[in-house]
Amino acid sequence: MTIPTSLTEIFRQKFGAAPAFIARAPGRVNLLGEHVDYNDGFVLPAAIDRATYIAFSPADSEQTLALSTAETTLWAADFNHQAIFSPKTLAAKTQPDGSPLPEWAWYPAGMMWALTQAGLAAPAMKAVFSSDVPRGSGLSSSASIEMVFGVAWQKLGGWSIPPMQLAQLGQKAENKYVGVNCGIMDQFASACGEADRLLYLDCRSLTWQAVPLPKNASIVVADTTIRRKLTSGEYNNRRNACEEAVRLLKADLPGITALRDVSVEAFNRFSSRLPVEVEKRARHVVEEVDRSRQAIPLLESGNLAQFGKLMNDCHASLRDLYEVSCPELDVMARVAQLLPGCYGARLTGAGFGGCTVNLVAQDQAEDFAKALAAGYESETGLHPEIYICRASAGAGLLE
Ligand code: NG1
Repeated sequence: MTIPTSLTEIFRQKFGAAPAFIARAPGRVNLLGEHVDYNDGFVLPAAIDRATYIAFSPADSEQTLALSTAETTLWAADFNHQAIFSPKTLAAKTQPDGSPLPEWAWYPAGMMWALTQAGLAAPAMKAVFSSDVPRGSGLSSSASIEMVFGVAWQKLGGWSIPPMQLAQLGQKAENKYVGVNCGIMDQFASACGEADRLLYLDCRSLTWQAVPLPKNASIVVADTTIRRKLTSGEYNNRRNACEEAVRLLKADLPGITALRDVSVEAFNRFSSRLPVEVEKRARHVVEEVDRSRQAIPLLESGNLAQFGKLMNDCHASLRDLYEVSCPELDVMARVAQLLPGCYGARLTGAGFGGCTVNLVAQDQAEDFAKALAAGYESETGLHPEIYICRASAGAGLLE
């Protein structure tokens, strides 16, 4: 049964009628430009064919009379768990009975909070949602939840804003409500995705272009099955190190406002000013921005060998300099890089567990996936999930 069909059934059981609407928002994979979105760099994600779905209707009319107390009732089908919140209980992250809001509900509640702050109506709703984006796997399950609720409230609130603006509000929810100081990449990819296209985003100007995925290449996602936990502290530490590097480099490079402004050559000249750990973190970012600047010409000229080499270099840098890999991700990338047809393989997303992204010759992708699963399993004893992934459209209502 598809997720929308099963959500419709669950909605009927819980709320006694069919949902008025169903919306979908995809997860994403990122090919190049990792941990650079919060350094004003360039990223190259694609929305994927895994998504979060929500079946929803406006809350019952008697409830909606008092706006600040009108209750949104959510059922998380993946957890068999309910949460209730209203504008009045948002700030305290509690439910109307005073109990704490479960953490999974922080993402929708954060979205309501960010929309309300922006003066956009987020009327009370009843909803059931579910996702086939694996959680904590670097495929942006959190952004897909934020974007699917953004689309739902856009429908119920009767307003309309450009997808990029919805993405920015999702980022605000994650930064200020959930407490992860993430960049714009995930929400952007989920909101603005296009079928069979990669998205090249300048995270400073927020201008972007859709780039066709080369015809002879497939994106293969390989899930180590290792889930990252409690990593928001590590993530925020990396971001702080980047900000510290900018502050210290300003002594020699007064014009810079982010690591994106520092060339590899200038960095090499002045990096001795930085404490060892800060230097490693900043070097990853400066070199990764340099790699991601090369992406479009390489894709346009079909130079997948060189593009893949940049992906491999990115993995080594995330492992050795940014230190966000883990042994299982290293095995998955190393095994892949040696297989026939593989242009490049690296961890995708924040790291600390989750998935690798592989760029593979299309006619070898099936064999690649099988050999990678076997190689990973024989080294780790873990049974990975590996799938050939299609770039998909961004968040929206389903007909
Ligand atoms: P994932 O792996 O989806 O958590 C995180 C950040 C992104 C970006 C990447 C690293 C969140 C929600 N998103 O992605 O903004 O910085 O890491 O490139 O934390």
